Amino acid sequence: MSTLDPDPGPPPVGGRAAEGVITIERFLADHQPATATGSLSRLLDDIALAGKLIASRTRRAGLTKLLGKAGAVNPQGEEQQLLDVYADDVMTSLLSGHGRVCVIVSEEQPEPLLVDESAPYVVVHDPLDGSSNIDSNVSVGTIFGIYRRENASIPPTSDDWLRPGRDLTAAGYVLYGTSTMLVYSAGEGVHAFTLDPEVGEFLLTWSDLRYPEDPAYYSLNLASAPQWEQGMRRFVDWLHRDDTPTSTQRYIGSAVADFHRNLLHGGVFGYPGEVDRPEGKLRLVYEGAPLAFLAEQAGGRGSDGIRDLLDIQPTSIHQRTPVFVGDRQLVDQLEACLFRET
Ligand code: P6P
Repeated sequence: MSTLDPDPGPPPVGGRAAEGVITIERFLADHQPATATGSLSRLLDDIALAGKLIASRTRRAGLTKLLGKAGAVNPQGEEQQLLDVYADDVMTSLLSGHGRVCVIVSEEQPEPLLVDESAPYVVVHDPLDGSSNIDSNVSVGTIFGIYRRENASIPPTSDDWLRPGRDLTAAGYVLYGTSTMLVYSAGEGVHAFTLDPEVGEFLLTWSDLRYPEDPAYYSLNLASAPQWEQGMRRFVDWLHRDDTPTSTQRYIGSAVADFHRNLLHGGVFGYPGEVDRPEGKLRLVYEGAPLAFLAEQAGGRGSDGIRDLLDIQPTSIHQRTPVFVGDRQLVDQLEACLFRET
C-alpha cells in the first residue's frame, strides 16, 4: 500500500476501493470503449468541472452573498435560491461551446436550451437539487442525465429530450456534502469519486458500487403520511414488521443525499404521490429517471409505484412523478403494497 494510495476505508459491501490515485479524467479515458470518439468522456469531464465550481461556492455560501433567495421563481413556481441560479449558469456555460451538447434541459429553465444543433448529446439536469436546504447547511446535489441523439444530422426535436430513462447513455450526480462526491454510470456500473480540494481533482474512491444485500434504511417523509394513499401505509406497516429487511427510517429531505446514503448502505428513497398532488413533487426527466438509471446499474431499480421509472415516456420536460428508487426487493414490495386494493 503506497503512501500515495487514497485510503477510503472499507468499501461499501458491493463496491471496490480504489487502488492508487486515479483521477476521473484518467478513469474515463481508461474505461471508454476503444471505438469511442472521447466526446462522452470529455462531456463528463465538463460536468466534473461544473461540480468543482459549484462545490467551491456551496462551501463558501455562508461567507459570500450566495445564501438566500434570488427574488425569482423557477418554472415550477418554486422560489429560486441564489445558488440555484449560479449552478444553472455554471452548467449552461460549461456544457456550451464545445460541439458536444445540442440541447440542455434544466429545472431552472422553462424551455429546453438549444446550444448546438449539430452536436451529439442532450443533457438534462437539476443544477442544485435540495437547494431549499442550503441555508441550513444540509447536503445538496446536482443531478444529470445524458442522451445520445439518434440522428445528429438533423435539427433537434422534442424526440431528442423527451425520451424514456432507459435510453440514457449516462447519468449521475454531484453531492455537496461533508465531502464533494461525483457518482456516475455510463452503463458499465456505478463509480464514485471524491473531490480532493487540495489538488482540485475528483479521485476514484469506489468502483462498481452495488446495493448491499441487506438494506439498512427506508427514506420517506412520514410527516406526509396522512396525504398518502392506503398502499403507502401498508408498505410502512410492512417495513415495521419483525420479519422484514429494515424498519430504520432516515430522511434528509435532499434527494441526492438520501439516494447516496441508501446506495452505500442499502435502502429505498421515495417521494410518493399525495391526495392533493397524485403526481408527487419530483420531476421525471432530470430527477427520477437519472436516479433510476443509477439504481438499476447498482442492482436496484426505480418505480413510480406501478412501473419502472425508466420505461415512462415523458410528455413534458417538467412533469412530476412519484419516485421510489433503491433496493430492488423494497421497491418490488412497495409496488405490491400499492397494487393491492385493500
Ligand atoms: P419534502 C428538495 O427540495 C426536494 O426537491 C428533494 O431533494 C427532496 O427529496 C424533496 O424535495 C423533499 O421534499 O416535501 O419532504 O421537504
